[in-house]
Amino acid sequence: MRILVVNPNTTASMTHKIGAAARAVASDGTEITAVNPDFGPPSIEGFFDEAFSVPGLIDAIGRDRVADAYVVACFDDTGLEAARCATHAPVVGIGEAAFHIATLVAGRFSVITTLSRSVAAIEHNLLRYGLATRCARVRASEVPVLDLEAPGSGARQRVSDEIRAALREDRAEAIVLGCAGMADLATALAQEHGVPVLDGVACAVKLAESLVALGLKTSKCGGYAPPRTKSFTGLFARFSPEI
Ligand code: 5HY
Repeated sequence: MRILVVNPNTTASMTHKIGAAARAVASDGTEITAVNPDFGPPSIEGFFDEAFSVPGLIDAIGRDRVADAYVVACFDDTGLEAARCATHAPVVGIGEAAFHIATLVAGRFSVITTLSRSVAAIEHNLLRYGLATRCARVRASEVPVLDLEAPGSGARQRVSDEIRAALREDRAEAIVLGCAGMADLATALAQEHGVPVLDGVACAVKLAESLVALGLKTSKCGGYAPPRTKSFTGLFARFSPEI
């Protein structure tokens, strides 16, 4: 099977890191293709950036219609529902995947994300997924997304410090890393803190593989039905849904 992993921001170094994390857990026979759009925000930090990253995500899926499954590699699960309308194949968001898997290994978990402005979107998703009662707290490490790409930024230490606070104050039993750019930190932080530390990219790849192995597709008889044919105007004319 082949899984297309889409980083909805435009930062190629982060896409490279995400691809490596996906390949590290992919089963034999699973081919991972990691891409990012060439237009949109370089990092997604909050609702405004999210809105402008969705067309790039949809464009990336439209350019690769033969993947067996898709992974949306932004922790806010940016454009996840729109993506599910754009394909019959399963689409898994790294946030949703990590939340579900965390509930299988811990009674309660905390999320450590980047900036405070990203917290609300993640809390909204937890409510939407019906998992808010299992999440003790969504914490911000106040590390900008692109600092995760900068060696020497101290990002890892600030994430680790926030994990320590979550274990002490939230009585968290597991930690979910709240940014795709943290994918390379999970193993070392789990060893350092002695609790499960989940990377959403890895979780999403394993769930996507399971959905394909079960022969499951995205349901088209309701909210994820294909968009109706219509002509979009202006900037988005090329996104007009065709038959
Ligand atoms: C992410 N932003 O996973 C989110 C994390 C965040 O560009 N990739 C991003 O801070 O919302």
